[in-house]
Amino acid sequence: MTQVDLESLLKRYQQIYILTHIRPDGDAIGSSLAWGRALEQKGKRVTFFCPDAIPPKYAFIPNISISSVFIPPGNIPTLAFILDCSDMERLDYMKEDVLKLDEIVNIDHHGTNVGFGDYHLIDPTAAATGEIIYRLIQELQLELTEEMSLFLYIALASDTGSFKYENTSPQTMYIAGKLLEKGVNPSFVSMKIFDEISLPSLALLRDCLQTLKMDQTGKIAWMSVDEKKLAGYGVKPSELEGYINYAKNIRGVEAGVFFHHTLSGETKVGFRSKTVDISSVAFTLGGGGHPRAAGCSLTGKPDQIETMVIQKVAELLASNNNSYKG
Ligand SMILES: [Mn+2]
Repeated sequence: MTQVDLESLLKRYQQIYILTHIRPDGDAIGSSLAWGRALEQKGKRVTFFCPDAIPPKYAFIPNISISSVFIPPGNIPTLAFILDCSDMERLDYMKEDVLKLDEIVNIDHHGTNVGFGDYHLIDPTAAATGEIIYRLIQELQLELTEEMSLFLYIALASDTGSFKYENTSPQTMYIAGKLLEKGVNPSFVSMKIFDEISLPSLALLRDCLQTLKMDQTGKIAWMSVDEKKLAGYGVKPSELEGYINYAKNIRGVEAGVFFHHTLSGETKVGFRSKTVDISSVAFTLGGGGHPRAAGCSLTGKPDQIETMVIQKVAELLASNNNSYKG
């Protein structure tokens, strides 16, 4: 989709819906809000949607108003922007309603994006959807306000793990620099989205660490939690973000896996890796993500799921070893 397409598309709509994925992260929230403000500068009426509530750690973001309930557009022609979603399933229960909207634009940076929608703008070299939004704001010659800069900085910092992951490119750092020039406080953002933890969440982490297991090669480490434990501590699933890194960060470990067994019999599996493309395992199991961070959802007995998933990861690591030798 070219800039010209986007300009002419926007001319046809007054009402815009911006939607992002279930279990929203900083990129989902930040890129949505920044893009919304940009479109408001063009005189559009923008409404934000996300199938889940925004996690408490993002409560510091000013003027946040993202609806977790779908509002039908009535008879007004409506253009939908779907941000940071590799496929429409990521919109969960909103998917069917969104499909009824007039036109859909898919803006994303996941390499696994299936290319849904009437138009798409997919750039897997972008560290975050926020990077693509930054470029669009430049191309459309809109004003990058201090508020929008904060939104985009949250997007970039979140998807790069505070500019630590491999996806951090010169372009990412260049954009981050431009955002700092607009007045973003990196230390404050980093404290809010990475460092701060609630006391119950820290207590649950202590429990999770006791479930840590390693395979015999010492290259895979995993931990698990079940819904009862979460409820016992009064911790929300969104607060589990980051636990998995304790497994991945162990010296000698290549892949970290986190299992969240829910009461419905569904297990949410998170994957992190240091060098291998772990998204291939997630993809095989019906999920998706990035080369170093991916996830999937499985149904079955918790212990059987764990054994099966660790086996898949072990196979991936073994095939990678062979290809290095070959
Ligand atoms: Mn993202």
